[in-house]
Amino acid sequence: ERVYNPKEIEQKWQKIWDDEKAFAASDDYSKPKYYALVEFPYPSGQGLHVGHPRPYTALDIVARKRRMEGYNVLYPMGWDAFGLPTENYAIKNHIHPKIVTKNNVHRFKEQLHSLGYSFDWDREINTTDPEYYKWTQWIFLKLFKAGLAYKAEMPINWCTSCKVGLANEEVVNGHCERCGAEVIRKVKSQWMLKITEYADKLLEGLDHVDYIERVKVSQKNWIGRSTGAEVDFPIAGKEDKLRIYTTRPDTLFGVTYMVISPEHPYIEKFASEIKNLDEVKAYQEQAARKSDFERSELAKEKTGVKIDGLTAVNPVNGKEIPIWVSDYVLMSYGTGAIMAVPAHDERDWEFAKKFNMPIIQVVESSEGPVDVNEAAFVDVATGKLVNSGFLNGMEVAEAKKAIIEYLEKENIGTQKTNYKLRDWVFSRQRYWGEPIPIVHCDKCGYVPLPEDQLPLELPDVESYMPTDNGESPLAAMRSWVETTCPCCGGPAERETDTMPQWAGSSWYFLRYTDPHNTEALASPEALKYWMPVDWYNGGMEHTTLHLLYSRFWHRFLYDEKVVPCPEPYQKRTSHGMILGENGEKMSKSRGNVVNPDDIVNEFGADTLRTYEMFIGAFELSAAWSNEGVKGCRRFLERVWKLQEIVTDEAGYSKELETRMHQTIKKVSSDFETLKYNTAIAAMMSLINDFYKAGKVTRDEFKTLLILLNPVAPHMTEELWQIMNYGGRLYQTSWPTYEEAKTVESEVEIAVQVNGKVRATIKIAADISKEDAIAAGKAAVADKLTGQIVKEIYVPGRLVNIVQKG
Ligand code: ANZ
Ligand code: ZN
Repeated sequence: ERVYNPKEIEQKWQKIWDDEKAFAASDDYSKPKYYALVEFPYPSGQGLHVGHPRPYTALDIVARKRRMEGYNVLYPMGWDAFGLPTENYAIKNHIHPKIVTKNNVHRFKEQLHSLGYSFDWDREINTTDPEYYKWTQWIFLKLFKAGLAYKAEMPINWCTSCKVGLANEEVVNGHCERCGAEVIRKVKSQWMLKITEYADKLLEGLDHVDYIERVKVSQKNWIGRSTGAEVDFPIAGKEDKLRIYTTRPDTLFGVTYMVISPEHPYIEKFASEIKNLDEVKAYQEQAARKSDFERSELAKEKTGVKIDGLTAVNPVNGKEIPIWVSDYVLMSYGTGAIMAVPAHDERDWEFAKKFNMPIIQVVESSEGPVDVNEAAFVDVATGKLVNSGFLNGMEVAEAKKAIIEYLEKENIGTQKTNYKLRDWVFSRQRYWGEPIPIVHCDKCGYVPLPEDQLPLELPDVESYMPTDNGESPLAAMRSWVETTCPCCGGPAERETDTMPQWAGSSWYFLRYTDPHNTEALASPEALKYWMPVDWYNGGMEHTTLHLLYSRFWHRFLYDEKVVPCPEPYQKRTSHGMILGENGEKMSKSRGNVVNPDDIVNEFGADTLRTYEMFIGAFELSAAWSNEGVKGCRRFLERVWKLQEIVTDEAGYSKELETRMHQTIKKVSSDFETLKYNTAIAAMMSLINDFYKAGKVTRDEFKTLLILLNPVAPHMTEELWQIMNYGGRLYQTSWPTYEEAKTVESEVEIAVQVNGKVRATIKIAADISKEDAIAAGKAAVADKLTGQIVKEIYVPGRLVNIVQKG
């Protein structure tokens, strides 16, 4: 008998699958299709880590199962290869980022190949390939022409170490997501994408897709839609009004002061009236040094300066109230000014306590008295209005409606919807990204390149170092920058900023449907057939960035009639992280990094795949365990050795028929519901039964091989060949089961006397209560010596006879 030798088996089948183009998606559009997608990796210098195979194996299982179910499956792979780490490596080692990318891709591809994934490698894409980014640029031009790309002077997040502008999403707790350095604000002219115009569509679209709940919730929170009102507060003694945004216009009678943001234009405008201007200016400077994140923290000690010489008038009751400057009000949200209602808003309450401002309760709790001097009362679900003139006695929702009606009638305010979502800062002052295909002409302004000039290729430069004044290295290439205006033919300059890494991944799923098309990003036929993606799995960390950006681009392309469906992904799931053996995040500094190559070398790809699916609930993080790896290798060896006890018997054996149908049912359903670990456990338990029986029929073994194939494709394909089942396993059909045969005909139950187990008996599963109790009593007849007072039967579990004396 041959011993299980994964190295030999795995290389053999990987070659056969390549030669036979086993997993190529077909262009025969008459077949039912299935598009399974995983997030393409960033080919970093570190190579694949053990986190990658978890999602890749999971959807490989789905893809392989779908093929056996008769679908034309597209399961593609590519490289998201623009971006900072490659550029930083290139700078440090004086190698062109193109070369760095090529080497990294080569390594990654070899590693993925060694894991036996059923990717259609003929459709491999690379975001840094000019034939690819031609279409990224093409989409940008469409956005520009639709008025959704614009240039603006923006205070941007500036990483002091990377010397690059960052999107809000790339700033974590005031620090750079990539390098950890402090992020400050800096004003720069930036390309922006108007994702805010799509806020409602992006929210609404969530109603029509099947995303796991936590992904939907975080998309909604990120968009952060809130409805309220804008209200004009007259400035005492002036014509001017201070406009504020509030979600609680019903609390207008409870306003005791106003707050404007340190960047509010009124400070400049009324500078000559402000008696303590020096103090206010000093406060402005202090605020400029803080990030929006720091400023909005709830727990933060409140600071502020009362403006001396300027007051506001509450438009609903004529009361004159002070105006303060405080950094907890952000210029980037609403109108940059608020009405403060300390009785019902926590931040206002803390501020009022610190600076001794009055607190007026205007909502009463329905659950008894509350003391707003002790804490803000923020519960809006219950309670009625008090101290509020014509609103008194109304519930909050009712009062909101009434006050908005009043404000609109009196011309002092309007209903207003706001979003947390900000426009997308789309410029990077770096080299290794897609050039933005725009030229600037003094006469014509920003002019898009004609489409026939795409792709606008990245030129070679001498240095990839960003300049200290924050310009891209491209700015130094005068011969490239200086060009002619496509509009008037006069002298013009190219845009030197490049696109952010999010650009290429915002539409890559479209390119896979038709990756070699030179006329369009993909043909309408390919898009109509393949889109939307049926199942997209990716990391939770991409929920608010990549997922939202790509939905935005796709929705825009739908409005432009480029793609046939409004949402790109029908289903979205997310996996948990794989942690080190110590339960901590894997990192070089902790010395707990596991290299997948080592596992493949020592145990085989099938073992790594099985282990990563068996490691725990797919959606939760899980700690690596070498013992666990060994356990999975032993399981595969036991499957391998089953060859020795295969009998010639046809069909399933009588003893195991129910187990076979049950296992097919369980594995089939678990593979659909992210329960890969319990599917594998079911197969482990089935082979225990084979060993217990001392034999396995040809058909039982065959079914097991098919069920296990998506998890451990190499070994099962080899056994398939050894057993002469005919053809290839990957071309066979997924096994079916009969529901009726999954039901046990006999069950084992416990027989108790006064709650103590005295015997176990086998009875028909569908036995009547009377018969079950009779059978139970017969089995413990010698113990029944007292007077029987109760007889209990729990179907499938037990009979309990309760006796006295
Ligand atoms: C009065 C009020 C009373 C408020 C009350 C809340 C509770 P969301 O839900 O996040 O949209 N606000 C408005 N603009 C702001 C800004 N630029 N910076 C900081 N805070 C701002 O929050 C809207 C609420 O946050 C607004 O409603 C306003 O406070 C505050 F019992 O107005 B509210
Ligand atoms: Zn011009």
